[in-house]
Amino acid sequence: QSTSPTRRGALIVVEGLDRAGKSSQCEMLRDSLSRQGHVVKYIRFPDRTTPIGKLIDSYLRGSSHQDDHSIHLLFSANRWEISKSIEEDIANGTMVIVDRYSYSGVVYSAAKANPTLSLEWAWRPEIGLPRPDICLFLRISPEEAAKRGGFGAERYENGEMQTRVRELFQTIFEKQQDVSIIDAGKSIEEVSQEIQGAVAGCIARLDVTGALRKLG
Ligand code: ADP
Ligand code: 2DT
Ligand code: MG
Repeated sequence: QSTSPTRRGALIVVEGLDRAGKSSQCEMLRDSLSRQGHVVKYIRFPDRTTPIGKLIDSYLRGSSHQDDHSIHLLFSANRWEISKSIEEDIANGTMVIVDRYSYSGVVYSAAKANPTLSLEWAWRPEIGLPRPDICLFLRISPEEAAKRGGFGAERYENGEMQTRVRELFQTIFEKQQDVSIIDAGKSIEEVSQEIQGAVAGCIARLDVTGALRKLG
């Protein structure tokens, strides 16, 4: 009697600015992959439920202050503390959808223009984390984002910061492999169709008996 090896799942990351539609699209992707019979998990970073996540939450809400480097490392630690469970889920065949990941991590920190916090510095603690099989970057203009409501009350939700974040996303995704740039200014349904197409392509190309790779 032959036992077929477990087909691993895919690590699917959704990135983009505030109000690009990440969370809406993650939910739609989760539902569409579930309908296709996949076991799916949808997670988001920061994961505000862990002890580290609670520190991050308090910082983002403006209830506490942190040194720029220190908060950067906490965001990274918040990924490391969940990385093992991501690896296990993927190995067991689960499709893991992630709302923000290391790319948000580096661009939001580097956007602060702190002279000792470069993109290169910011990337170092990400090295060795699970590497996404696909990263969907939802690109949106400031004008389109503005149509989706005003800024929220959290730290980083202001025009100056968002402009620098937009530029830095552009900089890092020019060099990054396995990125699908999606025009997030279209209707929710159109964006969803595009994402589903890109993800289907990724799953079809996936070496399902190979291991998840690591960020380098
Ligand atoms: P994010 O998670 O990237 O901040 P959300 O998914 O929370 O974005 O969406 C922000 C707002 O914009 C929500 O009110 C949502 O309903 C709306 N929205 C999302 N995608 C679109 C779209 N393609 N067109 C118009 N409005 C959208
Ligand atoms: P939302 O919960 O609305 O997505 O906002 N951020 C996120 C960082 O600065 N570093 C990170 O590593 C991550 C994952 C982006 C979360 C805010 O936190 C920022 C917006
Ligand atoms: Mg969101």
